[in-house]
Amino acid sequence: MDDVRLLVSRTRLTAHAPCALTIVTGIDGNVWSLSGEHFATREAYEQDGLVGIDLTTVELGTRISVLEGCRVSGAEPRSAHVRTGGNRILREFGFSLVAGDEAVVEKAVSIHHDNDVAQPREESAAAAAAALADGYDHLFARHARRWEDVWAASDIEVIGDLESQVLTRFSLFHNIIHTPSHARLPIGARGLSSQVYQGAAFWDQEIFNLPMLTYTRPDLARNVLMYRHDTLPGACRKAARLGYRGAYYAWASGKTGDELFPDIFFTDVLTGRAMRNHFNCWQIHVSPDIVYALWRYYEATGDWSFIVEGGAEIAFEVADFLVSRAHFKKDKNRFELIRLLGPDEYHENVDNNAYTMYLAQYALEKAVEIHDAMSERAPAELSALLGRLGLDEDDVADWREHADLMYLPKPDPGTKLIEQFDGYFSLEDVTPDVVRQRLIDPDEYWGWPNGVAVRTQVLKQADVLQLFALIDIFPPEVMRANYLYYEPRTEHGSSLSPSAHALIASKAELPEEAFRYFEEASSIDLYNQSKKVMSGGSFLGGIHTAACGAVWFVVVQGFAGFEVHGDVLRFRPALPERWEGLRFPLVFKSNHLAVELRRDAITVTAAPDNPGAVTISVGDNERQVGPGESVSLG
Ligand code: IFM
Repeated sequence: MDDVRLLVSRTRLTAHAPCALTIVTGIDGNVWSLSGEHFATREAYEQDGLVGIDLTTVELGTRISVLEGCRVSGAEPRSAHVRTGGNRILREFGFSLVAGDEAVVEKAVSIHHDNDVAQPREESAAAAAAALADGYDHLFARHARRWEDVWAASDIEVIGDLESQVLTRFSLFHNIIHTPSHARLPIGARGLSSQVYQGAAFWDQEIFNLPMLTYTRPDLARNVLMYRHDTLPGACRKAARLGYRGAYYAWASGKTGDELFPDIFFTDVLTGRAMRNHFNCWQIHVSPDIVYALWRYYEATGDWSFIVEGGAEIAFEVADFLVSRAHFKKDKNRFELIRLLGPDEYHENVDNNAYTMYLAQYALEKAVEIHDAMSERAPAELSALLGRLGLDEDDVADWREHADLMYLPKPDPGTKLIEQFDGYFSLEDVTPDVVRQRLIDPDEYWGWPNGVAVRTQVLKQADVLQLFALIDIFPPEVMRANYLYYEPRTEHGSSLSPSAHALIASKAELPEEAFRYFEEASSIDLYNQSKKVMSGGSFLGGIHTAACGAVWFVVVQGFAGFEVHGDVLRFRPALPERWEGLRFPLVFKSNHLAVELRRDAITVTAAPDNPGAVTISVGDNERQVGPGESVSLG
């Protein structure tokens, strides 16, 4: 954990009877990705007692060097040699052991590539040799100390329910390990657990993984957002290719930000024919989602340098994209967004998807807000940025106008329901169980162009609930009415779905539902019972990192009811019945806080070296917590 380029292991083998033992260890260069061979070249070698392989990737020609050092202790090996072949380099140690003998093998493997260093082989060799000299115990102690710091910053203690505790920590653990801590890189939708989705960033990272990082390890959240800044050119290329201005972020974004997602992903399992899905060209909500996350980060940290170094540019490019994507309806005096695909991927080519409309409006508003703040605080940087992007005050006026006149589907005054997209309520009103019975093959894709859900109200995930999870302007009765409407119509074909249900059920005062969906969201990978790994002929397995990240906001924003309102941290607790309490840390504008929530009170303790006081509110009570102070509110 304290050096992600180093892998270390120690294996002990104890003989219970006389035996001959051969230990084979080394590096296997046979790596495949879903698109075939991962490496174009491989060169195996021995160097100063280490074994190594130099590799070059097929697509980008990245040079990678992996070197392994090995130390054997305990019983003396009777033979030791190195062999190569079949893209591997292996060492073999032969032992003749008698009962009670112990053979111990320590390995230190180092990996470097030329994205990071000019001489990967030299760097890896030096690092593996140094690690071997340090020894396993020393390295393990360093690793463990680092983990202690990470857990101190990130843990959630669930008091009184061991199963919930395990589910929560399992999820936090995966959100931690799949977040790159050493570089500005994406959080893969399956992390490093599977090659599905190619390690690429989706909207998952901003909406599901980042909330935890923003309030626990904001430096990592900043890295992830700066990755979006680094990849702006790719997003602008995508917008231009599709005939728009500004930045249209990829549905699947890799190193360059260009769209990685293919036109053809699913197969019609009945005919074997390829199906065109439009995730890569109609799912425009990814761009405003990124602005949403960057604004939440700024709100939580006050990190103005981030706005100037990258946040403003992202927000301006996204606003420019949205303006070029919107249509003005003269008769209705409003801007609309048509031909969309919302998070509910079963309904492609829809107009005015509620989630997308609200997020687009939010992003436009924030672009204007950032512009106005910069014109006060950083006028020179603002005019340089606008000049570089080819924008001027007329464009800013356009953003303002679009934000003011963007069509926002409102709750119906009678039913309080928000229609997910134009015409949704006129679709066939059936439940997922009914629709499931219409499948001819269990692996059929439910969505576009002709799947069983397309002409029905059955959803993959509920966009209106997802909207409530982000934009907190809707009263509990509206959330409740929509929850009760959309939940029975949702199939949860996405691992992202249960978390929004848990959060909104909690806010809508439906505690049993909230807990049921908390358990579902947090156990998707641990119990391996709920998610299919095949959809429309494609393998989709691996750790669902977004579902893991989301468990943080289900617990902290749902059950503890944590919300940020300006400079006030508000809690509206709704603890599950079987929980006695919760403990978790938060960081807000560089102030470190420990929160303890019990049934009758919340105690917030501020770290002694905090830079200032923080305002906490629970119900009608509001108190300030200064550095080193502890405050309890009933
Ligand atoms: O981004 C998600 C999408 O919303 C649903 N299918 C899987 C993607 C990656 O997790």
